[in-house]
Amino acid sequence: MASKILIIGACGQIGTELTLALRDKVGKDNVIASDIREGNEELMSSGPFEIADATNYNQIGDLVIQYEIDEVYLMAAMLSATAEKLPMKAWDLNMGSLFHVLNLAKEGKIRKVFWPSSIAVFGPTTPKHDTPQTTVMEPTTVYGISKQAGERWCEYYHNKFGVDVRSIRYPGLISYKTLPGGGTTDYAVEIYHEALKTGKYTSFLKEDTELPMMFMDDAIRATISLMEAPSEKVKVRSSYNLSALNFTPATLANAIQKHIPEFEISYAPDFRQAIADSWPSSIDDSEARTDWGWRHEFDLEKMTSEMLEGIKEVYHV
Ligand code: AKB
Repeated sequence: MASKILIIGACGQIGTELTLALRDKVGKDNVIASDIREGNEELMSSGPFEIADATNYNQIGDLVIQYEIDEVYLMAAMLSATAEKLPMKAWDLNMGSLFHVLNLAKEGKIRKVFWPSSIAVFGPTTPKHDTPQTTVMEPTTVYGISKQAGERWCEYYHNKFGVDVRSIRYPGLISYKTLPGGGTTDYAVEIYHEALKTGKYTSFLKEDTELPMMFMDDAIRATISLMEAPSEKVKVRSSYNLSALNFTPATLANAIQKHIPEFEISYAPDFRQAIADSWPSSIDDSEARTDWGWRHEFDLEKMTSEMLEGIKEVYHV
């Protein structure tokens, strides 16, 4: 019998595509989407949906019982740029929701948990290039602090209570189905939309700010493949480094100009520059590659073609 899956935060950038991919894989009635608000038409028409607040233990617990849930993907989070503006709210959401789900697993009510971490767990004292899996971690953002604490709690619940929790340190994620919100890497999505809509874009990061990034299809494949890996292969129970591409705003603009030669980019760095400067520019993900066979498929060219085609369909241009 297929596992029953609950996705919390199903209407966000990752949640939307994860829900659709899992419904394709295990059947629409086996994947319950939930969020504090309704999502886009494609998501809402694709299977069961429940309004639920990730910070409310009873609401999440009731859904777990009602639908006899085996696995939870906890995708609700406040991202780096918004979290700097609302530090306590970010801490409550990012940590509170994680404790609810870890405790439900500890109580034996769910069998497996996926929780997203981020490259934001690293900080200015971390080696910037090919950042290793295990290294100095002194995050200087509210979001990074919450993700690093969350990683420690995941590992603790695994070691102490045997909770089967799995996690990935996502880089910046690029997608066209749902917009990201409140992140520092969001420029790399906005740029494609603006290139098609107006032919120009002002980047809030400097031209030479290199960050690790990934196309959403790769991120979804990685997430499902980590969750499907036999438990003994999942050796890291804090969170896995995961890597695909690294680029700067200038490199990305060049890739877009190959399709839209008249596209123009300018730069007006804001408070997000300091956040980006504290993060790695490339990640060593050899443990994910060895432990559960991770391979990325999308390079910058392939991703750029897919993004431009995908957005054209959305805008009907
Ligand atoms: C953000 O920019 O906050 C996120 C992330 C890297 O976790 N995209």
